[in-house]
Amino acid sequence: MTSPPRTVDGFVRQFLENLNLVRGVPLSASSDNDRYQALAHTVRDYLMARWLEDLRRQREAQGKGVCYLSAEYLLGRQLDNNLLATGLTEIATEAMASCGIDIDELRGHEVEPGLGNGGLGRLAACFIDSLATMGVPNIGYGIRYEYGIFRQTFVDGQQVEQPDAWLALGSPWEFPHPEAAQTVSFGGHTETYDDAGVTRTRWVPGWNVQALPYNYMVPGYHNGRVNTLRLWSARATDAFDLRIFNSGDYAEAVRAQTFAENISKVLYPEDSTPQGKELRLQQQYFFVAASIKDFLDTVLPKDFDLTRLPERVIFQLNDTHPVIGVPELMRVLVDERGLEWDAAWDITRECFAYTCHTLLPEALEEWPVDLLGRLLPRHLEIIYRINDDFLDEVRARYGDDEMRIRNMSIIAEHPERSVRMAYLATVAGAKVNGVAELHSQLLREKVLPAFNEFFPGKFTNVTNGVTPRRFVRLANPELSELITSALGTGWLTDLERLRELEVYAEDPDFRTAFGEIKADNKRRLSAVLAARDGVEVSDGHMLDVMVKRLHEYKRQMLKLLHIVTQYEAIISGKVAAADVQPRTFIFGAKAAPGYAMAKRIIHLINAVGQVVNNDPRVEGRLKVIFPPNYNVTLAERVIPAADLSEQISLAGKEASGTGNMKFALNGALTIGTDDGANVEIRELVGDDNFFLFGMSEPEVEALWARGYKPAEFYQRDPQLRSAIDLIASGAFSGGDRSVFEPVVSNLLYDDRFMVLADYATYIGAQAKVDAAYADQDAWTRSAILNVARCGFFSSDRSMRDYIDRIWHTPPVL
Ligand code: 26V
Repeated sequence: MTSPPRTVDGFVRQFLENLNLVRGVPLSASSDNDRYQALAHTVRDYLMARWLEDLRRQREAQGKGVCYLSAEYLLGRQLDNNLLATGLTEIATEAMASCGIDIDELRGHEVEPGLGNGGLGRLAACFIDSLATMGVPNIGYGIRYEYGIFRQTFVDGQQVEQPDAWLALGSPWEFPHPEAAQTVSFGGHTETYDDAGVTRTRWVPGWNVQALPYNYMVPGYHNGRVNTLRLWSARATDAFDLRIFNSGDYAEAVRAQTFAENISKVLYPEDSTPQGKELRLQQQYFFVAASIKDFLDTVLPKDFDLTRLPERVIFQLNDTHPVIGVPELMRVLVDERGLEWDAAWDITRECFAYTCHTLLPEALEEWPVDLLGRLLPRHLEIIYRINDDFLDEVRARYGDDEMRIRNMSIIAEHPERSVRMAYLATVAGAKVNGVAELHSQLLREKVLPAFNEFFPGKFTNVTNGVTPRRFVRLANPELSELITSALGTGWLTDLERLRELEVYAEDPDFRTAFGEIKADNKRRLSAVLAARDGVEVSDGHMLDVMVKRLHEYKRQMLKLLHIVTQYEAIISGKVAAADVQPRTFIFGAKAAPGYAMAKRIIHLINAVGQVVNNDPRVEGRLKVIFPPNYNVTLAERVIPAADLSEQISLAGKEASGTGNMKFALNGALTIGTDDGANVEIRELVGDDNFFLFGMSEPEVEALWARGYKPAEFYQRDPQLRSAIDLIASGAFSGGDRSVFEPVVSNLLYDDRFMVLADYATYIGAQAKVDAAYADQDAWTRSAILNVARCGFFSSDRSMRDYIDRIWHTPPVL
């Protein structure tokens, strides 16, 4: 074991040694990638001793741990995070400088592992950061996709996807453990056999793949703790290869290998419409089966009494993606470990808990019975048995109420026979939670009301959170320093302490310092965008930001209509450009490759930007910037620079949002609907420090019930009409009216997310934003209060809530 480099000299020595021994080059001949890799190795060497120590400690403690099962982890860059966690940032910076290397330069060489789509994957990354920081035993289990979320580029303003080859130069942060590989089976059939007078079932699979684990360190902040993220990679089994090789068919053997390796090849970039793809179900079962086996066989002691499993583990299901783990654990317990069904079911029901992350009915996963039965025949049988037993209980309670039985059945009959994964998770889970107060309420009342009635006490809420280490300390170092100068240290792991900043909101010097930091952050962002995309944030502009996946329910169109409205007012002479509050609008958004409307909206945003940014009549007072490939790395630059955070989904559609929390914690004010965690943000920061607009969820429901006719809003509101007419006229498509016609007719005749209904109040709220921004000092005061009052949104608090209400997993000290 190399000794940890606690001094600059020690760090330099270790770094040079890593350059030589790991990269095989001297400093003088090293490339940037060599240097980045050697630096990363130096940091990981330092963490290594702690990691091993933690594993030993956790093994000895024999306590209960959290197995977080998630198909996605959107980690972001690792180097800075790990330097921060270990307290090595200054030492490393000086050490690099003494070698003539600019550490900032090296930072830029890390390709972020984008192993997630958006909020759900980033949440998983925040949660494992918090668990490590709190010293709670945790393994994050997931998939090591060879290609993460696609790299987005624009060609003529339209999204073009490029593969994300994040491993091309190798990742210094991963540790392959081929010796801990697991076999995962698929296909085949089931058969019964006699086992000393007892009839048992066994699964005779059709084919196997190997699951190879790669471990990643998850360091706690300044506490010497290191948890593990274990991601699985698929390989063909030797036996499988060999059999075909021996038959002399080389091409067939290679095909088999490709077939197996496809399982972990690429992250599915859809995050709302399940396509029922076989490969996706293979991915889900692949990682869940490997993880459960890994936990039972390698983490638990040999000969562990499985009836005590709930004392040692909770498997947290991050949405429905890992729910196939429920029948898998039943299969292992009953078929492989010989437990009675009822005993196995009692264990299983205590070992799983389920988090739902959506309200969109189309995002609730269902697997066709045909497909599931072909791929996992034994699991389908088990699901049927779980459902039969469950429906018997329902009948015992309510009698033969056929409507109720149909509504609650885990098996849907229409439009095709399929398994409702959310229902399976709800029946099996010890607890079911939503991710913000409003979301959990709608889950209980609208999505799963029959289950809420049937299982009193099962449903609960845990409002999401974000890690302040990455999203305040790393993203906003100057603000962090200002906070520390006011509060001292300790707030980064006790974020409610930000409350103590409230008094500083009244201190003019503090406000000045806070305002200067915001201006610095804007300059830093401008430099990043200039280098990256050749665009700049104009001086003196308010920075108005909407960054998130492109979805109709999130309503990027509403933001765009505001921009077009302002532009139209200028060019039609209704408003003098000089009277317009200067604003730069930043968008960041990827569209699922198959989501045509989302892609059209991206095209339209770019087209509007092209016209508005180049029209001299605007006098530079409005500017639209849409940097391609929004990701965690860019988020860390954009969020601290923002003045205004756009959280404008239709009420009742956004489960929580977590970007909303990141902005508020970095001193942006929110313009938002009463949706998701916006509700809680507004309650905490106060109405005076939040720009609320739009219908509430009950108002949305009422309007639907009355019959929503978007064209009527268009007819009634001249401002809205002018904006839509301008788009329809071809003004943003070189006179060609056909290009954006589908967007326009969608708004007028099929406006599912009620953009037009909320337009007027949105424009009204934006006018209030302009007026408020004119008083910079008052704005800064509000921004400080946002920071001071949002400590609740630390993911440490989310983790405490999960621990207290669901997991019951104390820290190991
Ligand atoms: C759903 C699906 C559906 C099947 C096809 C593939 C796929 C992939 C990902 C997802 C996840 C969608 C759910 C999701 O990301 N929800 C977001 O979760 C955030 C964290 O709780 C929350 O802040 C957002 O409001 C919510 O949209």
